[in-house]
Amino acid sequence: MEQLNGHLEALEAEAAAAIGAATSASDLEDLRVGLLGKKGKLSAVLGAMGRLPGAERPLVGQRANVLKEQLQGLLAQRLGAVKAAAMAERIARESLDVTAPCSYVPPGHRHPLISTIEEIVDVFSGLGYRVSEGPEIESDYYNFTALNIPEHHPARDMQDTFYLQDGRLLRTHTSPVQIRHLETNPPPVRVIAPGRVYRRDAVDATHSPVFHQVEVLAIDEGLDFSHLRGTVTAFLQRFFGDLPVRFRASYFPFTEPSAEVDVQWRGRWLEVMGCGMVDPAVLTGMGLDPERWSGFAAGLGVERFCMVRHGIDDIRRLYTSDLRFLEQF
Ligand code: 2NM
Repeated sequence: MEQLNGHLEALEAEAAAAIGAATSASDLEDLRVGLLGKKGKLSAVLGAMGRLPGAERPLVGQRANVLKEQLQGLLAQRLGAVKAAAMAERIARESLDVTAPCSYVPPGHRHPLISTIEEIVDVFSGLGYRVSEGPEIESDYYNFTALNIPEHHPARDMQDTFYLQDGRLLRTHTSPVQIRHLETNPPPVRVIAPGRVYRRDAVDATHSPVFHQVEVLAIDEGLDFSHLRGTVTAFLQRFFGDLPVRFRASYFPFTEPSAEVDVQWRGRWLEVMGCGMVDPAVLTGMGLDPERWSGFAAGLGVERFCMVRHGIDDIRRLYTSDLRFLEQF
């Protein structure tokens, strides 16, 4: 028995030293198997216990069990320390200096003209309008004839419109989109047509041969000027804020009566759009009976809206892609 107790004591000292020196979880697992496993050193001592006299066995067995628990405790403790050290080492190794200089690619953003179109579309979407699009190269019929623009109207002139060799032209407004829309969509209709349009203008601070429009069209039974006025006023007050709006009598070939619309912006009256009740001749041309259907329409220049809203004084700034300018939006 003395001899076995001696073995156990030696085992305890040896195991404690080995566990204390272990530096990884796998070292500790190897030690656990070697010490406490079925073929481990503790089992070997317990196996030798069979040769002891019966009365002595419980004493040695008890001592062995105490040692077993002691070693399990040491192994668990060391495993905790080894894991903590490994984690600390990993954190130190993987730490990032988030303030370190690096190559920075600034995120882009929408061009102010595009965001102006999106805001206008958002307001009309909220009023129940659908967006419609169509070709930028148009026929004389859709761009002029269907819109009640007569044969010798100056808008048709080579001086004002870009013509292709084959007689087609670059659309001068987005109204042809609405004519096309009505060919395939029977009324009632609520539609807006945003897009690029072309006019033969010399470039200056307020003119560009390419610009953008949004045109609005509602056709239904019983629409009158009050619906036009209410819709346009609601739209302008949502876009510019709650400012005064006024309508002045005007003329367009495709509407009767027609009006120009002004908003009082920073104390000045500014003309921002045109509108009117769709001319019966236009309705007839679309195959609609003007005794049953009526409609209102409006059109605006996106560049002008964008310039007023942001206080931009020269339309060319919207096309020259100068990042010092564009980054302000
Ligand atoms: C404007 C002013 C007034 C207009 C007319 C039409 C259509 F297709 F119904 F005939 N669309 N847009 C219209 C009416 C456009 O722009 C200043």
